[in-house]
Amino acid sequence: MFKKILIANRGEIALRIQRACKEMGIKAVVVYSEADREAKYVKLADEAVCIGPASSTLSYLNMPAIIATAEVTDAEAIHPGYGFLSENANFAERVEKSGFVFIGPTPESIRLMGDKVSAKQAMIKSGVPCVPGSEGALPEDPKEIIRIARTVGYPVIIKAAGGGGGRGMRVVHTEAALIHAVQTTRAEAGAAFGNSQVYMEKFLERPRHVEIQILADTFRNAVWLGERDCSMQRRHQKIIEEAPAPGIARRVIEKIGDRCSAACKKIGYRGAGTFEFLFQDGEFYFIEMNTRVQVEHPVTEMVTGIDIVQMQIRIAAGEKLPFAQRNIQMRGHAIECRINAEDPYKFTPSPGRISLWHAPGGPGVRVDSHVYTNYFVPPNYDSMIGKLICHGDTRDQALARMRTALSETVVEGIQTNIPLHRELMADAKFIEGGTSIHYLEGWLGQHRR
Ligand code: MV4
Repeated sequence: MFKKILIANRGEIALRIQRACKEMGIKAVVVYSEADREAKYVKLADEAVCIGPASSTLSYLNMPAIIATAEVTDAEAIHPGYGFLSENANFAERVEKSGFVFIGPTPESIRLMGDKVSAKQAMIKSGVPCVPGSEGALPEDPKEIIRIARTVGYPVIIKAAGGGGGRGMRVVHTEAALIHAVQTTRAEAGAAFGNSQVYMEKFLERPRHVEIQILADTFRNAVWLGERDCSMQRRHQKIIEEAPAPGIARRVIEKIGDRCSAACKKIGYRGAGTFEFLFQDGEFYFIEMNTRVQVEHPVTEMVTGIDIVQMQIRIAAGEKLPFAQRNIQMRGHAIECRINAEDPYKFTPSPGRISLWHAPGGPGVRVDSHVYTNYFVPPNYDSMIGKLICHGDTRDQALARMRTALSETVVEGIQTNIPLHRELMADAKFIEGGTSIHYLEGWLGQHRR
């Protein structure tokens, strides 16, 4: 096992990774920007090195500074967390070329999944069901594009191969609008991602977003750790996630989960990963794969009892998965509310000093946050300041615990989205379960203030 790991991230996930390191007896080095100098998790680390000013480009995205820090501190491995450099294949490559272990998949896997066209082709070959659409990238010839759209059937969606997470997509309802939409998406994709390849899919009108968590070791063992329903989102920012996904038959989930672990073995995937699906009318359709640990990993940890971050580290150190699929048992239900420093209804960021922070507790309550009373939320980064995760034997119990936890939570000095969470935990349709990806935006329209 490693003796020392460098954490190339900030905020709650830097603290989460640090906790995994300490539990495993591994020393943790954190890199931090000038804006994070005072953060307590920086002081808690075994070593901390300032790598640049507040701007992410000059600090958390600064590859030479991060690798140089690993060199001077004698760290053996680098954990990238989520966001920042976590899905940057060139970074993973530079880390390994410099003699360190990248705690994540190979650069080749990151690259394969980063290109959504090659990702989809790999999934089709591995037997993972995908949204019907173009086989690969769209050709140049407009006549061909029109023919493909007729076969797929309108509405269709044009997506950039280099996009993902909601960037570079356009819905097309009629043949009259098709070619212009393809050209515009191509031009935007070329400018934004340096790759003007686009592909076409049938546009699903009211899907849910359900994803499968997997773990794979370097000995071609792979398991899936159940699903998460992440449909409660606004502008591609998830705010609530839960496991299991309400109202989906276990045999349907098991079939898709087994396809995901089989695909991991087939492509030689290693580490933690997430297969994102749209779920509509009882069917799963693969859209993208994320090659990092995700914000919402705790809901899976709560229902499986498996420490996903520890597993990432063990896999990177060359250990075999300590369990097989039959040993994995899902117990109860978990819900996560992301706490953001923002106006709860206008969603404008609300950075600043937290004059009072009181975290909830009690049975089945987990708080993943790096903040505390007198912490200053810097304006330079994502507005998420923590996550509240509640577990129960049933979904109703998890919900009841979340309502109690939200009622105990106090954040003063800045605005947060806690009032929105309190309302959603009392919403009849959310309580019923199974709302689509469009539910929150519709709800906000109805509850405008
Ligand atoms: C779709 C779709 C409907 N049909 N693909 C958006 C993020 C990216 N991961 C894929 N996305 C979508 N792809 C087809 N064929 C609708 C979305 C989508 C969405 C997906 C997941 C979560 C939230 C979303 C919000 C709007 C659109």
